[in-house]
Amino acid sequence: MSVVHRTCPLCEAVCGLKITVDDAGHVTDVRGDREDPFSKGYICPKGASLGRLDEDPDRLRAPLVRDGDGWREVSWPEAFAAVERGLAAVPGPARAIYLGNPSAHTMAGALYGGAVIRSLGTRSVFSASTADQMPKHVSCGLMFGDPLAIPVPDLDRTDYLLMLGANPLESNGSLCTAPDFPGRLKAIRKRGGRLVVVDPRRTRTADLADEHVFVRPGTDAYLLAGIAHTLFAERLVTVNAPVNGLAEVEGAVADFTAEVAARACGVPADVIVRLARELAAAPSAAVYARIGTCTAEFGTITQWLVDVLNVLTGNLDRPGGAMFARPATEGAKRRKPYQTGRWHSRVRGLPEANGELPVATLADEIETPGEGQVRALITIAGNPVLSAPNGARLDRAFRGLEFMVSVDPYLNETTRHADVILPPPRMLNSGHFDFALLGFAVRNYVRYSPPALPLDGAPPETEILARLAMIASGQGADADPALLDELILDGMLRKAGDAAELRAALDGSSGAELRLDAMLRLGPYGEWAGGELSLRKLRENPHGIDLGALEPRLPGNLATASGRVELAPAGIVADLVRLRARLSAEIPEFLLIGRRHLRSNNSWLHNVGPLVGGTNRCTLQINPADVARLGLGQEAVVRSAKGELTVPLEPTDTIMPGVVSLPHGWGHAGSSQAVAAKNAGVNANVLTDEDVIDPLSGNAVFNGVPVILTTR
Ligand SMILES: Nc1nc2c(c(=O)[nH]1)N[C@H]1C(S)=C(S)[C@@H](COP(=O)(O)OP(=O)(O)OC[C@H]3O[C@@H](n4cnc5c(=O)[nH]c(N)nc54)[C@H](O)[C@@H]3O)O[C@H]1N2
Ligand SMILES: Nc1nc2c(c(=O)[nH]1)N[C@H]1C(S)=C(S)[C@@H](COP(=O)(O)OP(=O)(O)OC[C@H]3O[C@@H](n4cnc5c(=O)[nH]c(N)nc54)[C@H](O)[C@@H]3O)O[C@H]1N2
Ligand code: SF4
Ligand SMILES: [Mo]
Repeated sequence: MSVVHRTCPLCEAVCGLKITVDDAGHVTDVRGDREDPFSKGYICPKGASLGRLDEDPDRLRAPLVRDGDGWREVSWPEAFAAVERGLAAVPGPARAIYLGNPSAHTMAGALYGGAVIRSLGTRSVFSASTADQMPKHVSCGLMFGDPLAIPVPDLDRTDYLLMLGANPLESNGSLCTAPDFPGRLKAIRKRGGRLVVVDPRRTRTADLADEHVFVRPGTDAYLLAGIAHTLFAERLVTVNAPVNGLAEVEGAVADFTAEVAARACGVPADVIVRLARELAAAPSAAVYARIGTCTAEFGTITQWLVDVLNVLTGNLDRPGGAMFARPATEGAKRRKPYQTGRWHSRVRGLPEANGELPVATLADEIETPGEGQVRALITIAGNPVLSAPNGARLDRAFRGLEFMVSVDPYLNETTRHADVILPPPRMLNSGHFDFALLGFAVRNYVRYSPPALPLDGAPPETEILARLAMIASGQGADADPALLDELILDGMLRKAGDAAELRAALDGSSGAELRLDAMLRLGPYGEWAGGELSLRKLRENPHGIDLGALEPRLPGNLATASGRVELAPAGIVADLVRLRARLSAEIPEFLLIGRRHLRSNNSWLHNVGPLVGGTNRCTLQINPADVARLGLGQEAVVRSAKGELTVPLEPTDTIMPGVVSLPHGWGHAGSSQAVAAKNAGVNANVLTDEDVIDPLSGNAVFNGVPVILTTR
């Protein structure tokens, strides 16, 4: 028996876990790590099931190569050779890549994802980001000059939190890394603060709040514009941050009076006015909005208005307001001003954002002939057949590819189209460091989890991706992945001093660890920057290190050309024309939205028996008044512009009339996951529409999808 302490890799809350492993490598117990200074012993049902998931008998143990209609297990060298042959036949511009959500959690994704992208020689780069948070990157890129400079609500000190389109009691939080999010929310009320939740459903988070406000799906931008308008009209604006464009913002929201906003979003005008006054009067306050407001047609406008309100109420960058974390591996600021649309997608002419094209146009790029047509695809940690808008079309499009390789532990709805599947080893065989998530933490904190179990011959995912990069760049399947690490290290260390001398000082038992050590030492708390952090220091502190409460970071954290916050980016202000035009549009009979369940995780946790069933089922939530009005029974046929599904109904008065909610990640088919196959559910993304996007970010729209319901 041994006890290992490591970070849970399953969601953004980064909880510390205490895991007991027997001599055969079986997990016998998982609990919260009480000595972790950030999570303090908190754990959720998913974390507690980590052992079951990690030891899932349906995980692939060896690479698979397509063999006629079936699959053949092959050795790793054979698998890489097959990838080399497949990619060699397709020139760079005809290759595409899709990176899924777990690649934002793994060290492999963070350290080698970029190298794979660059080595492919293509602009057909897609990821789950354009089905998620791209609007936030774009608004922060334009306002603060850096798409990763995303302010987070200072949960532990705020006096007032206005939360829209987030349900951290189920999701454990997103773009706001906060283990025990529920406890932190309860603490706001305990210290006399106020929590207001805006959501078309009365969620568990809303139940915990002082106030829940129903909003019509897809219309948060009106609500926030109405609040901004009221702040100006009632002279409640106090700006502490260095900003440009205050007068332009005042002009831009001049016509969004509380009454105009109320008609569009369904929140009464007097509530809009009161929320503005409360935000302005609170000693400190933060506005925080997440997936319900990002995956919507006015996603970027909404994310912009969130931070506009934080600025207008004097709460940006001050304790208790919306603040910027300072992660331990933060590098130097980018110097070029942020812009989107540096190139456009081939078929629909959609603008690039953060170097990516919208996943909503991936099927177009595969199906449409011509120069640059996508003929080969790499997917890493993604399941776009279940997660992308109109996934059913992608399911068909993938069949037309000449070559596809997937890095994934499962044979599933997406990877079944691959020619080669490369499975990463178990989580406990992998090192873990949250390069991305610690940049959005509500306290500055750092923790490294070395691999807990030795590898039994299979390569770690870091090496799988390094090899893919080297194959794609023409160096061949036998090239030594260490060469890639040394090249990257050299580039990093050269900027810092005598590269050879610095390289000799680095510590680590893999290329990934060496690179982490370099980033830590060069980072803001690093040994080479006057601080103490290094990989050794993290190894000596297996429960993690608290780096203190968030501190004001302006103007230093800005990367705009002006050195000030650009409160009124021209592109966003111009997009308000679209918001105004929609004021007079008819409201569809039903609007479809999504939801998440505590014991689920997008598409890939439905194979852990104890987590499935009960409240974790694929049902369509609907208001009982709508059931009665339409005379519906146990199930209904739901139709959208793109598809139709027959779904079991879950009548509940927690959802607004005229709104229905279906979770995504279900609709299991052709997967190696036996438990999931028995609880298959339906694919919500049969109904979502890839032709409707947020134009500034290219983000998919999952909330506010017009549908009709019938009995048959
Ligand atoms: N309708 C609707 N659709 C949505 C959403 C919604 O709210 N509504 N939400 C969207 C959001 S926010 C997101 S992030 C996307 C997610 O979209 P995706 O990332 O495409 O989908 P996931 O279901 O997260 O799939 C993750 C895949 O990674 C694999 N995997 C798990 N662990 C590892 C690992 O360590 N390494 C590798 N290589 N693979 C691993 C899993 O087996 C699975 O195949 O879905 C989006 N789709
Ligand atoms: N248990 C669990 N945890 C997860 C995941 C999971 O699948 N399961 N997925 C992870 C991922 S990839 C992400 S991105 C995060 C997301 O984390 P959250 O952003 O907290 O996501 P949800 O729990 O889906 O909550 C979104 C809420 O938005 C509401 N909503 C829908 N449409 C609108 C709208 O138009 N306006 C407003 N104001 N609200 C709306 C929905 O009713 C829902 O309550 O969760 C992560 N954590
Ligand atoms: S809240 Fe997230 S990080 Fe914490 S135990 Fe649960 S799944 Fe893991
Ligand atoms: Mo996500």
